[in-house]
Parts: sequence; structure tokens; C-alpha cells
Amino acid sequence: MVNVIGLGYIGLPTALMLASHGVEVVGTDYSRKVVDSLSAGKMTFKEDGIEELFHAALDAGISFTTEYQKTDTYIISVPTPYDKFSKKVDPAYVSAAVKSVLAVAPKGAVIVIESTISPGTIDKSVRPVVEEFGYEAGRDVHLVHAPERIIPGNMVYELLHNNRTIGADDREVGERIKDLYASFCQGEIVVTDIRTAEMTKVVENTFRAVNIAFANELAKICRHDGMDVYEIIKICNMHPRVNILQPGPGVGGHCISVDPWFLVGDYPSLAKVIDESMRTNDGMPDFVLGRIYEIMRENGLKDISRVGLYGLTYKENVDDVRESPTLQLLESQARHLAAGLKAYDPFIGEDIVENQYHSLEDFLNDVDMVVIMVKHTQIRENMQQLAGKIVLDCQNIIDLPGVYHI
Ligand code: SAJ
Repeated sequence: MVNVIGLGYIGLPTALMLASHGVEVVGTDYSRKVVDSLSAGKMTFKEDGIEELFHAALDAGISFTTEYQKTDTYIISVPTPYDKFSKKVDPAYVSAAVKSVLAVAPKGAVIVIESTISPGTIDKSVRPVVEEFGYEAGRDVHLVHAPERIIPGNMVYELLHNNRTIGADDREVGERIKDLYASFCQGEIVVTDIRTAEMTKVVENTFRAVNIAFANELAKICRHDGMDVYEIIKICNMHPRVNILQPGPGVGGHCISVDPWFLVGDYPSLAKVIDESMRTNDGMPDFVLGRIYEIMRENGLKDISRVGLYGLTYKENVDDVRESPTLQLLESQARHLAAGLKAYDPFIGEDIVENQYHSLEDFLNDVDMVVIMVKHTQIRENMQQLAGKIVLDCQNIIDLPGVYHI
């Protein structure tokens, strides 16, 4: 039996996947609310294909509890927040979960950590917990790092098809955990050591962050001299060895906007390109705010409360607002004492910011200028509704005459 600890965006889909592929699974979360909801057959977040997967797992007998289980395999998938000032990962939840596991685990149990951690975290913050307990890793319990790679919005597909990395102290244990993931994962599964697995995960997200920063910097250069950044990127990408990503209003989510900072925090004098890239991405919401003012001036629009931000989530077709560029922009606006921007997102039902609308019609009635912040399919499909408005399209998805870009 596998006890999956932490039933959030990663732990829950992983638990459901295992359960629906013949593995006996108990999911543990310290939130009574989450456990009650799941036990009552109610999913806790939206995601393509997750409802079907949830019901398949329920049919297969998955159960949910706040208690840690006595079993031979644990998968820990708890949050790893980062400290905004030190730029370092906070491993407190992981350490606490390992401690609770040790209290119930029989000797020989395998503890798999899925949470994203900075390279060296298992040495610095997990092994000491094992030692304090009087155990020796490799003898009394086995440690494994199996970082997730799935992308919100396409999680179910990617869980089934992505390649994976398993880092283990002991090759044989690594192979055993590989077999466990292979119960559902059709991708290639590489077994390596723990430090390498930790590093690959952070490097993958850093690669993407640096490449997005490059695109964002190109957008700024092109804006400066009136060049079309999208046309330039399109042509450059026809080169067989060039693949530039797309500029945007900023980088959100709990991965690409966070993980690269771990490297900056741990290697401040070495991670220079990464540091500068992160600053470039973090500066994009302010850049967009500057563009809003510029376009308002150009159009004689004086009242910022006649401007609306379309999209609050960190990316398209998800209901996740963590580190979202729109929220960053609204914070920045508040700092500039220019509050009043309106906002609307079809995926966000509850009120999370001031001047937020829940009807597209009302939102459009109350603004003269619309800023496209997110590439939601719904925005793309209904772009005709924007005709007659001043549009600043930060995602290059609106095909209407006179649209402005970043
Ligand atoms: N973005 C751009 N320009 C682009 C691509 C993305 O501005 O060309 C922005 C998005 O709008 C969004 C942010 O970047 O605000 C991040 O979105 P994303 O879709 O690139 O990635 P995430 O954060 O949803 O998921 C990433 C994935 N990592 C990689 O693609 C290397 C996923 O595979 C990881 O599992 C996930 O991070 C994670 O949990 O680490």
C-alpha cells in the first residue's frame, strides 16, 4: 500500500493515478476540509480529465484521511514555499512530513519526496530528521526523490506520458520505485542519485524561465524602436536550431517564477544569468502598467477605472492565481497610488481583488480599454466582443484592427 502525503495539485493526481492503475492507495492530508471533501466524492480543484480519474480511483477503493498510515511506501508531496527575501526554499513542511512518517513507518520503508526542493535539501533538511529519530538512511529507511514534471492544464495527460526522474541512494530501491511509477507512467523513467534528481528538476524550470526572460527582453527592445517582436520571433524560430518562447505580461505559477530563485539563493555569485532573467520576468507587470498609461495618453483616456484586466489566473484555462502577473500588476498599481483598474476572469468565481466582475458583459460595459493578460480559450473564441474597445493584447491572441501589444 502507498500512503500519499499531501493532497494538493501534485499529490492528489498522483494518488488517483496510482489507485486507478491497481495500486492500493491511502491519501493523507492535514486539512480536514480537503479530506472531507474528497471522502464525500467532491474534487478539490478543476483540471482537464481529473473528475473521471477521481471517480476511477474511488471505484478502485482509494481512501482519504488526516492520519499517517503504517505501510512500506510513502510519497510526500507537500508545499515547499520559498522565502521572498533570502530566495531559499523553506523545507519545513517536507521535514515535518518526514518526521510524522517516521513515527509510524516500519523499518525498511521507502520515503519518496515528490515536492520540488532545491539541490541539497535532502542532505540538509531530510537526512538530519532521519538521524535525529535514531535511524540511518539506507539501513532503517530509504530515501528517494521523484520530482514531478506535470503542467497544470494538462496534468492527466502528462502524468501518463511524461518521462520521469527517480533519484535514490540505493539503485535497487530506485528500480523498485521506478516500477511503482511505471504502473501508470508510459514515459521513460531514469534512475539516478538524489542530488542529480534535485538539480534536474530546478534546472528544467530555470531553462524555461531564462528563455521566457529572453523573449520578454526582446519585446522591450522591439518596443523601444517600433519593431514587431512576434514577427521577429516567428522568423527566427524557422532556423533549425532556434526556439524562442513568447513574451508575456510576466511569469506566474508556483514553479517557473519560484524554482530558479533557489539557484540564485544558493549560488548568488554564480547564478548571474538566472538572477537577471528572474528580475526581467518579475519586472514585466510593471512594464505592462507603463504600457497601459502610454496607450491611455495616446487615446486621451484619463480615468484608469475605465481600464479592465481580462484574466486573473497565472496562465490559460486554469483556476490557479498563484504568483499571477495580473495580481502582481494590481499590487504594483496600488503602490503607485493609482488604484481603480477593473478585472474579470471566467475561471474565478469568488471575489479575490477589488473592482472584480463576474459577468463579462458588465465588465465590458464598464471599461473603454481592455488588457488581455491570459490566453484563455474563451477570450480567443469571443474576441469579436472586444470590437470597438481599445485593446492591449499582452498575449498576441486578438486578431482585430488597431490592437496594441507589449
Ligand atoms: N509563459 C510565458 N511565455 C511562454 C511560456 C510561458 O510568458 O512562452 C508564462 C505563462 O504565461 C505562465 C508562466 O510562464 O505565467 C509559467 O507557465 P508554464 O506553462 O510555462 O509552466 P508551469 O509553471 O505551469 O509548469 C512548469 C512546467 N515546467 C516546464 O515546462 C519546464 C511543468 O512541466 C512543471 O511540472 C511545473 O512547472 C512544475 O511544477 O515545476
